[in-house]
Amino acid sequence: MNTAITNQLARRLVKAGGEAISGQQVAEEFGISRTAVWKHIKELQEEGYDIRSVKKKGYILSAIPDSLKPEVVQPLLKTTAVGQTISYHETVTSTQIIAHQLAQDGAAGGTAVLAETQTAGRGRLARNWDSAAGKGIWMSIILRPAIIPQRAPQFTLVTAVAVVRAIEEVTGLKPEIKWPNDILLNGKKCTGILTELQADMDQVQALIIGIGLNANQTQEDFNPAVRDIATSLRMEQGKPIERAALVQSIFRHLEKYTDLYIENGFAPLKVLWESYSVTIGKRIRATTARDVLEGLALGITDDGVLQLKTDDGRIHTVYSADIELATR
Ligand code: BT5
Repeated sequence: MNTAITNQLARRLVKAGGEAISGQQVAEEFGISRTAVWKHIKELQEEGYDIRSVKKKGYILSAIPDSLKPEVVQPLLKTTAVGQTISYHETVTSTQIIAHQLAQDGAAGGTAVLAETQTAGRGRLARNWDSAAGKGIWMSIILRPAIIPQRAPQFTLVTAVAVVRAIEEVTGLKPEIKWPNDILLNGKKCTGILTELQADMDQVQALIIGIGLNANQTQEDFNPAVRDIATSLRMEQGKPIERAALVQSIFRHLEKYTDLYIENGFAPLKVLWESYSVTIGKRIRATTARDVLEGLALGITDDGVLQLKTDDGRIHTVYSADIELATR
């Protein structure tokens, strides 16, 4: 069976959005027999596509499998760059590693790497990222904005806003952002963002934006080490979500906010980011690579850096840290 044709047929059915497509027409278009079309349909049904055959009308798709394959994600994608090229894998060490390689080989801005599971998914400072098979969105997106390396951390915040907007759109849930890179639901982490870069001294070559989003896990699907601090969209809304729809929405929002950033700078995104923040205005404890600071989170600067006022009145600039809300 020619899988390229099966994939093309899947794209046609998804794009038809529930309307019938005629077997005869597809046969002519693809240059194959009607029997061959039917065999490809059977193949898709086995993969989990719910396809009915209606006399005199043709084939109707009523449900897609829960998959992040390009032929499921791309047909209804409303972007011009983000997600237009997808590198899809069942298992990888880390989507970040693959995306770094692709970026080095010249992949276009907007290229995305998606995997069903990661054996060495990573967070900041080489921490482990728990990536249950088929349950989450584990992806890395290559962006190529013309910015200086110092501006790269802003893209963690731009991405956080895009992901929050996408979660709102698809689920109706109300996520919050904990500076710099956590998205929370009811105080538990549902998404982590990891921004890495390839750069010269004065110019970013590529940003590799990693997004780890817990979609359909139940509590038992998490490693015991994170079970008490993590949550998934499914756990919060009480029903599974269609991961492909969420990926499409993230792509669309990330493209929209990246374009906004390029046109108007960080200022409008900062305002949006602040509206979702749980950190700003709170007393927090920030653990940085060097020390632990406790005080009031005043806000973020135009560079996306956190400003923290300690009790002695000094204002500290925090570039990266783990944040806890302090009780006092
Ligand atoms: C992050 O780091 O939150 C960034 C995570 C980025 C993961 C994505 S997945 C696709 C792409 N490919 C990769 O290899 N990585 C990116 P950090 O702030 O350092 O948080 C890491 C900490 O979060 C861990 O030490 C755990 O405590 C916790 N954690 C690990 N897995 C989790 C999960 N699935 N859900 C919630 N928390 C988790």
